[in-house]
Amino acid sequence: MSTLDLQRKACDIRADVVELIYRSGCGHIGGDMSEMEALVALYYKHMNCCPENQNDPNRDRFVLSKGHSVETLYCILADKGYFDKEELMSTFSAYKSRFIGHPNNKIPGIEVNSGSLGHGLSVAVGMAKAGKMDDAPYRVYTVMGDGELAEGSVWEGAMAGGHYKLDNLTAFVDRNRLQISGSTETVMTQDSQEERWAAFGWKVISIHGNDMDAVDAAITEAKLTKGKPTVIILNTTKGCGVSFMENQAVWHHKTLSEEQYHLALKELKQRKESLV
Ligand SMILES: Cc1ncc(C[n+]2csc(CCOP(=O)(O)OP(=O)(O)O)c2C)c(N)n1
Ligand SMILES: [Mg+2]
Repeated sequence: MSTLDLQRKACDIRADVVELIYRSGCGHIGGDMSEMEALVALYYKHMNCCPENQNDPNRDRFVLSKGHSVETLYCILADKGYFDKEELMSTFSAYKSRFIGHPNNKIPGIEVNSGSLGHGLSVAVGMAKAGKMDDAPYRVYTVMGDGELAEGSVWEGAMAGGHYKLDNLTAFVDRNRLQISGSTETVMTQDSQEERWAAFGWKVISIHGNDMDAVDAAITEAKLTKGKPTVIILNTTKGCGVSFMENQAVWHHKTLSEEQYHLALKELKQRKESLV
């Protein structure tokens, strides 16, 4: 897929996320929108994974460590044919639905249960280490939130990833500068991310994380990096793509009114049409 096609796909998936959260009445829409370019670039270009190879031991692995942002992942997996989109749209977060509000590995395409922050990186490190031990060709990707980095277990994973020189592992930090209730910095200082990861033996790439060209190039660079894992710091906007959600902590977890729903879809349509 060309970068332009990936950008168009990101608009479509953003609209699907709006639809899903409007219909179900709940969801973590802010972080869904900020992580969007990374997940779209991975699933539609860089990762070797599709419904047909979901049981292939050599498939690439994805771990959504910031599991609350599952709506983007669900909409992508539905679009790729892992399960029926209408089932997702009509049952998400409903009583007895299999589409619960955080990733669950009973759902086709989802590798790991997550939602309790701070665990995904260590799981991804284990998968990458296993791949090295088996001399397997697969790569492992994980996405963390910047608020999530306050969890100490993240840094054990960082230490192990560097120690084992896991160059088949790429981690992303969704650096949207907001967590559940406000600025990340009010909870735990998050500056010097580049120096922190480098000190643990990681290659660090810091980019504008909602710029598809930059995300695409960074993933390509990570794949070519030998002898160390890569972390891509995605400097993003929480709520990216919907004007009234952007940089507003209140949109961490919130549904839309009917008026907001129509406005969001209108803006996303315009965003797609303005792409050249
Ligand atoms: C261990 C743990 N503690 C608390 C929570 C509740 N929680 C859900 S989302 C969130 C904020 C996460 O912020 P961030 O990682 O920055 O995510 P993003 O901004 O990308 O949505 C918190 C504290 C949780 N899911 N897991
Ligand atoms: Mg955040």
